[in-house]
Formats: sequence, C-alpha cells, structure tokens
Amino acid sequence: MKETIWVLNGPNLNLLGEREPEIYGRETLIDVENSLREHAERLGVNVVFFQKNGEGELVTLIHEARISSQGILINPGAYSHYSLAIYDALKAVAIPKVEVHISQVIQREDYRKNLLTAGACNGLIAGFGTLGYNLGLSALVQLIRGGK
Ligand code: CA2
Repeated sequence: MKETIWVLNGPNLNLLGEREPEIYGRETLIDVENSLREHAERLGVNVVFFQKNGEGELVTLIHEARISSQGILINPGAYSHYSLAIYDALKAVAIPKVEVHISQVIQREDYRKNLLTAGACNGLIAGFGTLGYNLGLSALVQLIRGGK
C-alpha cells in the first residue's frame, strides 16, 4: 500500500510568490503543491497538504499526522525559530519528519539562524528554493522505506 506523507506549511506561506521574490522566488504555494504532487506520483506515495497560520493549529495537525500519515514534511515558517510547542509536538510523534526552508536561513538575520524545530526532525533542507520540498519528500520516502 502507498505511504501517505503530510505536508505542513506554516504562517504566511499561503502568500508565497506575492513578495520578496529575490528571497523566496516567484512560485506560489499552489505551484509548490502541484510539483510535489507530480514528484509524489514518481515516488509512489500519497501527499496531503495543509497550510495554517496558527501555532496551535500546526500542533494539532502534527498530532493527527501520527495516526493518518507515515511521515511529515514541514516548513514551520517563522515558528521554526522559536516555537517550543511545535518542537515538543514534533518530538512526541515517532514518524520520520523533515523540515524544509525555501531560503538559506543561516545566511540571513541572526534570529533566523536559531533553528529550534529542526532539532526535533530527522533532517533539515534549506536554501534550495522551492526545490527543497521535492528534495525533502525524496529524503522522507527513503527514511520511511529504509527504516533509518
Ligand atoms: O525560508 C523559509 O522557508 C522560511 O521558513 C519562510 C518564512 C520565514 O519566516 C522563515 O524564517 C524562513 C517566511 C514565510 C513568509 O512567506 C512568504 C514568502 C513570500 C511572500 C509572502 C510570504
């Protein structure tokens, strides 16, 4: 049976493509989801998409993902840098998790260099633009199938 991956995007990512193209590119979140859908087809997995602006909403989805999915691909947006609640939720869920950032966060402002939630994930992909989501999905599928 096909594995199911939940793709969670955090605050403001619904506006992707509308501003700061020099940092985030021109693709919209719909473009990202379409590309991930195609990539998922190639990998033979199902993908289910969510975008939430609220911290608690993301926490609830992470809890639900442990029952309804085999892996989480997450871009927590600005929460990545300080949300202990999202960190704890990710820690509590024992399925593979990969965090993705569109921008190269470690080359940006100091407050973006603190990657709290990534510490609760199996791995982190940053700086490859929206391609990072597809790279993250590939990594996640390997983690799930390889059992690493
Ligand atoms: O690089 C990333 O993927 C970020 O997670 C994006 C977050 C930012 O707070 C993180 O530090 C790094 C910001 C998302 C804002 O999304 C928009 C992008 C372009 C246009 C409108 C919103």
